[in-house]
Amino acid sequence: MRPDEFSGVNAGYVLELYERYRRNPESVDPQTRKAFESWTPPAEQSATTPQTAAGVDTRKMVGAANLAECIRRYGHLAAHIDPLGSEPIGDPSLSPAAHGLTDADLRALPASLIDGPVAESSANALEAIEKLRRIYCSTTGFDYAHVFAPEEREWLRHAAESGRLLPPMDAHSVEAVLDRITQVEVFERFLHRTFPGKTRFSLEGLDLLVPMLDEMICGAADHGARHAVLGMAHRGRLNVLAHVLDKPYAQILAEFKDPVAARSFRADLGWMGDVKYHSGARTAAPRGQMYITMPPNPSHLEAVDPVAVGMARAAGTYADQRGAAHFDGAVTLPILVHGDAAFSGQGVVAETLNLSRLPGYSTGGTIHIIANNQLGFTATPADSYSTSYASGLARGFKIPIVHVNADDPVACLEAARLGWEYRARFGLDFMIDLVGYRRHGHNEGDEPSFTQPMMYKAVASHPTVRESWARTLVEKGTIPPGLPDSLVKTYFEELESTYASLASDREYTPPLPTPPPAGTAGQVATGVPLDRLREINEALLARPEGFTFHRKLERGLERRRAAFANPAERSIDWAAAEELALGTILADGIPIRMTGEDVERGTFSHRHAVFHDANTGTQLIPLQEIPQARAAFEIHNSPLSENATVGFEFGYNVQEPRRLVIWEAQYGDFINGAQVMLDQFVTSARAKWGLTPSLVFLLPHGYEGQGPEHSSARPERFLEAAADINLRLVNCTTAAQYFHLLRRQAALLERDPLPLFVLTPKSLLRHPAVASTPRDLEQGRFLSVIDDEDARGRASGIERVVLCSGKVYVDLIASDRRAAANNVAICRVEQLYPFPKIALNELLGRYPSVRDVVWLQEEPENMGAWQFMHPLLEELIGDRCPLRYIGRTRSSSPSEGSAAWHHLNQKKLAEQAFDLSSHASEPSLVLSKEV
Ligand SMILES: Cc1ncc(C[n+]2csc(CCOP(=O)(O)OP(=O)(O)O)c2C)c(N)n1
Repeated sequence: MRPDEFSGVNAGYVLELYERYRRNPESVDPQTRKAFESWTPPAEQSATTPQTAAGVDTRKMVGAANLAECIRRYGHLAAHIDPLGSEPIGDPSLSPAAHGLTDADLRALPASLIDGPVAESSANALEAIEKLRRIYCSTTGFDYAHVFAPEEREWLRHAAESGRLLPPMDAHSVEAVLDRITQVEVFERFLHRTFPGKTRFSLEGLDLLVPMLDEMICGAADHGARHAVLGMAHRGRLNVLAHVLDKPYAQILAEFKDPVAARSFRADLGWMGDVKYHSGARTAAPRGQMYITMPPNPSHLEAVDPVAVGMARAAGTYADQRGAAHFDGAVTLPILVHGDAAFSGQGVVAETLNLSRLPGYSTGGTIHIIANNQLGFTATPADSYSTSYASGLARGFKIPIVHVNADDPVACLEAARLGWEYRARFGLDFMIDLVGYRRHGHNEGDEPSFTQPMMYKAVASHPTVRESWARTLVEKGTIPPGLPDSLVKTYFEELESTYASLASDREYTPPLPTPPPAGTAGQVATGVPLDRLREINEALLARPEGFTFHRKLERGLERRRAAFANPAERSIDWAAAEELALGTILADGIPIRMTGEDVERGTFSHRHAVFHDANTGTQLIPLQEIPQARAAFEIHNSPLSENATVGFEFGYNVQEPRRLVIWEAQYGDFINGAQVMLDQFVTSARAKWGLTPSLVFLLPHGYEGQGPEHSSARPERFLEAAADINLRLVNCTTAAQYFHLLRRQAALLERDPLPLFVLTPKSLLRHPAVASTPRDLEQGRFLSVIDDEDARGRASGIERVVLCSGKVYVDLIASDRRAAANNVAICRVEQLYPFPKIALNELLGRYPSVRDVVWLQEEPENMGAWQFMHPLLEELIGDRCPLRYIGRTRSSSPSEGSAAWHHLNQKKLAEQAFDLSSHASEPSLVLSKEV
């Protein structure tokens, strides 16, 4: 570029460089020197003194350009974003004096120095700077200097400065906004008056949230979006449900009257319901061209974030064809409404933001709105966050931020428009920090002036946004003076007549899902003909031309190829069973999404669902290639997150329940980090909200001497949560069982959906005892209980039935004590929940001479399945014989830390299992006792 082609701050910089060059030509680089040799700066073209441009020092020009840049960068610090009128902190760099300038200096400078659209319409730099100030320091603070992509920054700058985003409001839209915020305000006032003291988490003080959501949803719909997913917490939720999700007033008011008129109590379906400000909704018919969904939300703030984002991802994913799933961000619009204290305080927010640009998780941009009432219950911003703004975290994720005063309708709608236009243009997240206040206490029974006396004095005398907007419009003559009151009257009357007409004998809640008849799961046929399996196996092993497998993987592939040579040979290991199950599920036309940390290869290097060409790194995903597939397969290594990734998959699953969604933990206990998602969503969603998730969790579990942290997936936690019809928990011991289990889950997605937790093996992945025959895949089905085949031949001589689950079974049958103990049957409980009562009863009935039944586990007594099994087994066994417990003693840690000690204890377990004479507890961790 030539020096005179630069403008704005760059022009200032060129002049500064030129000054340097003039003093010492050697001080600039040769290329710049060459450019300056034949160039005359504009100041000198017309002036007599080389130091001046129309009498102004070139340093003033540089100063003006720098001032403009500072306003663009730091103007938000001087923006009046607080409706309650607190003074912005400002910044010294925003004053002309900081740049050696006076207004007169600026007036003497050309507007072109300031650059951008404001320069075009200004007579001089002062005018342009004043316009910039109005843009950057008024009721909107544009905060985007941290966006490192120049194209995005340039776009944002242009959008902010061009004033093109929202055409000046005509009388119709001005009135429409007034109408909408009247609806919003009257709804809250009506509830306040009709149900005094009842919690509703009023939106008042942030009323413009509703028209902002309208603006985004309608704008995005006009651009082709078909699904909006709205994740939000308690604040303003009822208002948004009523006005954005079209939840009928009658239903909301009936819920306030609570309980019997509005809710269907169906304890037989495990239906408990939830408070009204947690429930979700979905627009029944497209609103315009758009479905809008609000997932239900637990009390745990921000926990819904990844759930909503996962739903949006699912809504935009096409998976009905073979190959990779295809995601189109243009058809889906996730919006998350956060609390100011919660956004900065809750770790799940950071985890969710981190998903935003990952190929397996991106939504094509999520719009975030912080409903910033400047309080978190009683906590002030100073108590709540170390960042300058509540939105600070978003900066690290390069998300543009707009802080906007919630009392300025035009600024708020512009912020909303900017949000969805940015998203539509770049497919990235956007943040609106909507700064308002909270008119009442945290909830409506709470007294806010105990802790915020000054703030609430200000709130008491502060007009509502409806009042101030109405006054502005009347004063301008835009609307007739009587209109605001008549709107208020109309909306009050609507609510009053709805309330008056509520029927006490009518249910206003939609019907709940009815579970299928008991035993449905057990009847599912999951075997696959051998020919079909062989065909799919061959297809999975097909080698694309020119693809070079890693040398060490070749052998495994050859073994897999030979696996069907003899249908009676135990040639199918865990990984082969899994891949064949997934292949056949795809062939049945059911799409699959599988995620987790290092899931593509498998933590234990066993899966290899994604191959990498040894020479080029090109990827090969056989499950996307097989010609038999009739649906898409997607697999993604997840980021190192459990909480958000589990929430995301839950959301994906409930949005698209006909797809098989599988999440794998690196080790089972890492799911601890997702405990909120498990408790609040996965295991209770049915009881609270009537949702029917069917997500699959693969949780490596088993005691192998690796210490307390990699042994236990904490099955006790799932069993503690297990009640009525809410989950399946399985700890299966053969490849075929796993094959049938996955196929059963896929077959039940529509008929009998339930979350499935599978305790999966680690060292046993390749263990011969776990391998199955091709015939097992063809003929079998999933068994909730597996009898001891050896013992059945001598059933009358069996004196002890040992019941165990999972890997410890292999330790027992491998024990050198087993051969001699021909009076002991080792039986496996493969499904822990639902408790397989009928199958266990049948099993025990086969052993008439039994003297005791043992529950044996490798986990400590207070962990594992024992606490859950104990009363159920006692009831089942009745007075047939005593029940014994063999396992580690109670402990606060899941296991011992030493591998040697572990081996001793595992040995002890087997000794106790096979020794009917000695029940004394010995000085080891293992305990045997009658209960
Ligand atoms: C994880 C979690 N911790 C604590 C609470 C209790 N709680 C409910 S609302 C609230 C304040 C939230 O403040 P903010 O995020 O600013 O939202 P606001 O209610 O002000 O809209 C707190 C602490 C909760 N619901 N969830």
